[in-house]
Amino acid sequence: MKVREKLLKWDIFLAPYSQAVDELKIKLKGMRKQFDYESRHSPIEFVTGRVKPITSIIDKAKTREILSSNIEEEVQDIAGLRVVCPFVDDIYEVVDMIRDRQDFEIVEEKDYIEKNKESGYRSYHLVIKYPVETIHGEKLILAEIQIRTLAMNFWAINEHSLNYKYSEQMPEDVRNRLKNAAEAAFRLDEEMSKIRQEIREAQQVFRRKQD
Ligand code: 0O2
Ligand code: 0O2
Repeated sequence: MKVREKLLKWDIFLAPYSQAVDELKIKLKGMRKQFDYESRHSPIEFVTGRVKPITSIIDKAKTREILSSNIEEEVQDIAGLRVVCPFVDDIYEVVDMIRDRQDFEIVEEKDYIEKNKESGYRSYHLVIKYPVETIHGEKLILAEIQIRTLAMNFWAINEHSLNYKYSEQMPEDVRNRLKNAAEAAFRLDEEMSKIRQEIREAQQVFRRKQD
């Protein structure tokens, strides 16, 4: 098959994922806006979303020995959303709100906060089954929602860049530094939670002044 034909096939395959990311970004950002309208503290700081690049999908399928016919079921993060929260408690509030929603179904939950990954990675992951309306009817696709604090996000994006730089062969000293940094991020989340009420009150005063 020619390269152009292959890319066209990928475009068709990825179209519902792209639509799902756009829709879910609006829905999750909408949750934040509703808190703003009601002048309540929002457990959501910001929301981002992306469709996994084709090369990353192919690489993941290769390393996990996933047949191309099984990619839809087995690569669960082709559509990826990220909800970043100020405090750890906010993460569980967002998870509860997502559980209550009627517009999609949660099929898997992974709590890497209760038990972090070996790398030091912390986040709450939800895999959902999301209905996308296409010109051929409804298509159910899987999407992954990662929910994490600002501190967890700071650590994860830096660790991700370093993993990319060292192509998964990270030197021992860098790996150890990252573990220490993960520990520091954990402590930062703990300290911030302790002064959370003070921070919220300061934000409310700031908001009133802005109004
Ligand atoms: P607002 O009003 O600034 O919150 P797109 O919507 O396609 O243009 P996308 O895919 O949502 O962009 O992702 P992008 O561009 O990575 O960022 C999404 C939103 O998250 C943007 O806001 C960024 O400003 C915000 N963002 C990203 N990193 C940070 C961060 O470290 N801190 C804070 N507070 N916000 C961040 P919006 O969607 O433009 O709207
Ligand atoms: P991307 O798009 O480059 O971020 P499992 O089969 O359960 O072991 P699976 O199916 O890969 O794992 O899902 P998992 O581990 O729950 O979540 C995968 C995604 O979580 C990754 O996507 C990362 O975004 C994030 N993640 C998981 N572990 C780490 C980690 O140690 N460091 C960082 N920075 N992120 C992590 P991908 O595939 O890497 O894609």
